[in-house]
Amino acid sequence: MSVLSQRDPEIAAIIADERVRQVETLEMIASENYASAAVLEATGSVFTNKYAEGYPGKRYYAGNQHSDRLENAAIDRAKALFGMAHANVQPSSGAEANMAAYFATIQPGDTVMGLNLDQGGHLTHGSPVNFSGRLYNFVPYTVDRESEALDLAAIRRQALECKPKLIVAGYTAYPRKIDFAGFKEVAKEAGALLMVDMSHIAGLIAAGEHMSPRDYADIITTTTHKTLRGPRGGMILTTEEWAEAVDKAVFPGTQGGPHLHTIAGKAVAFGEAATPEFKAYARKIVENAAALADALQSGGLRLVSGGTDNHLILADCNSVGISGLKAQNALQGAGIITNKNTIPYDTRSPFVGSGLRLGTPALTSRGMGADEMKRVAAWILRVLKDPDGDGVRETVRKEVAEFARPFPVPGITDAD
Ligand code: DSN
Repeated sequence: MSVLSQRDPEIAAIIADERVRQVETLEMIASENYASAAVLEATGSVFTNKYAEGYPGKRYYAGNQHSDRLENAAIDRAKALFGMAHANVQPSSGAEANMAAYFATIQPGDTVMGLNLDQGGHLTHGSPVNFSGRLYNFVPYTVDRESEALDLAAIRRQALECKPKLIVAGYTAYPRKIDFAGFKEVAKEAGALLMVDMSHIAGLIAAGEHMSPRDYADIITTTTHKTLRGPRGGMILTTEEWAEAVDKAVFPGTQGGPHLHTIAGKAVAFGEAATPEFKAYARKIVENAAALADALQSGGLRLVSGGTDNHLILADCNSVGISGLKAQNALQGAGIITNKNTIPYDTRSPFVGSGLRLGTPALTSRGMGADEMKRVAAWILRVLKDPDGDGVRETVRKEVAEFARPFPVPGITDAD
């Protein structure tokens, strides 16, 4: 019996239930993943007890000799993994990384371009209900209405017109490759800095499965828990030029004490992401997404932009006559966990949405491949085409649980 279950059976039971849920369902939220047992162990370590305001060698509290070693290891690994001159591993989340990135590079009221939230952007890329949209003059760009892909020529025209100080590239629901080199050209011509938020595709970039923003971005932000498979948290990578401003913007600008236990998990994850096994894993994520996309399309589901180049798919649920919300809820009842999303030029509200976002990082972490993706697609199609069908969800849920259980969940079952 664990210490927790003896001392606090209520919370222990909730955690146990969550373990079962994670094992028995198919986790297809594109931004979620399973951290390895080593990452979980580091994140749950005694570093949770320590305060360390400041940076290695310059802390505001005593007793940080091991914190310094830890943070330096995380910084060195991050710099090596992504080939950038400077890394700040302290942001507690992607939103905080983005806030610090803005604080370091622009002033309130400055013009910034970012992709519209309802076309695949992020809250912190200028949504009016977020600090970003309230503090800065965000001018949203869009995807092309026909291709549903980014149109750099249109973005260039817009940038030359509105003259932003900063252009943000990198998205939460965009299934295609991003041309960071092209964005850099646009930014240069418009006299803007280029910020890349690579949260969704950081693991793919680390593994060479997507163009790296390394040679093009002035500042790169990311979360560490998506395709990168680390603990929940954020990070900023920069050229030397922005190093000092970014460090100041993180601490004391926007955060207090860094979460050293999470930094421990980040360091472990960066180490894992530098291995040949991770490279193979990232390739498999992309192959699985392509296999899933093919099977869903063959079954009559329309995919935004006609497919995927990365780890995620955005399905247009109008093609099966239901909303994204209805699709998400029906699939949840069948043990398939996804999230509703708007699609470009959606006519439904963001809370209902016409889209369904699906990702393969977590299933790939369980060792599933293209054959499994075909089975998963068949279940998804069955549920979406008959979301209220008598017993459909219950039947699929049982089949899914039986199918999923033998695929080990890193950090929960024996596999890693
Ligand atoms: N919530 C994340 C996602 O799902 O993409 C973005 O912050």
